Amino acid sequence: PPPLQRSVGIIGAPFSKGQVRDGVECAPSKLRAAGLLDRLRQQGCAVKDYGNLTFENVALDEPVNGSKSVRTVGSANQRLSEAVKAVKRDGHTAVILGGDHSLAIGSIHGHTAAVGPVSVVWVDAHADINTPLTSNTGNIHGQPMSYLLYELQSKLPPLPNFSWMKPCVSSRDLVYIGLRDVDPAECYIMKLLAVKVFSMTQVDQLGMARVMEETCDYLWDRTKKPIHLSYDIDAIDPSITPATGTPAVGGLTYREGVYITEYLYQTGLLSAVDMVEVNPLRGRTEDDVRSTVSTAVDLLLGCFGRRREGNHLPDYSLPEP
Ligand code: B3U
Ligand code: MN
Repeated sequence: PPPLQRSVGIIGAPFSKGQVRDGVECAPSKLRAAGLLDRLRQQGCAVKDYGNLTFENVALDEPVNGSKSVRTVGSANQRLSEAVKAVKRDGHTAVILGGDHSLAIGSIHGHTAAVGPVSVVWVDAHADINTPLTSNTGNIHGQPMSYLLYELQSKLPPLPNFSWMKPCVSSRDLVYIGLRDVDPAECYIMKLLAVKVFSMTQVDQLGMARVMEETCDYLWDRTKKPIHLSYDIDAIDPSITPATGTPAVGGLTYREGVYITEYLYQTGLLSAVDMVEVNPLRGRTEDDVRSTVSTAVDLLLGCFGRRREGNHLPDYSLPEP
């Protein structure tokens, strides 16, 4: 088996302007406060915390083609791209704590800038593949995949503060898992590009074990590339992770969600992970927030070797009487 990556570089990306609800910028500190770093270290990882990025609020950021905060989102993602590139050049698996899902633009861009082509596993209730011209909401967190794909470049209008970014993902290297709230234009785009999709219907049909086998078979058809896992917490059923901006009923169970991370860890190819859309202001109760944050932490621990049958450090030995 390949050597398993155990060195983690964490970037906080407290960014919320890809959507309109306050609170998602609080998630990086909540995930740290829930013990993420200590628990990664306890399971044998070397962890370097690069801290939280700061982002400029661009003044007079009027909508462009209906899309909101384009300049602010563009400049934030340029910073994030540079930060992710640096973490990869330092040799870590990058963990990006969002923040809303628009940050996948900078995250995946920076990842590919450092390591070359990647496979993207996008776990989400939504496809986030609207172009600025198909979006009904104008929220850029519903658009990042369209910015990243080579195949959609001719469909994108020029956007202020996005000239730094070049498309860097082939539609052949993208797999969706967990979809259940997809706009008509997004559905059309995914068919047009023949994107591999395991919607909740396929999860029901096949079970998550088969979904993960088929995901990797598909991605490895040509060569094994580093994997970028972009995990939106709203992929999980809102009965478990209610503290998120756009919850959608009928989601992944906790067990299905964790299985994805365990399976991808075992490939030895996980190279960057986004954890996005945790919004500590959206739960109705303290328990809602606790459950959402602790599930997000468990998903990240699963990405770095936590096993449900238990773990021990390699140098553990039994105490002698
Ligand atoms: N497809 C809708 C809704 C949405 C996308 N991503 C989230 N919600 N989290 C949109 O705004 O593009
Ligand atoms: Mn998303």
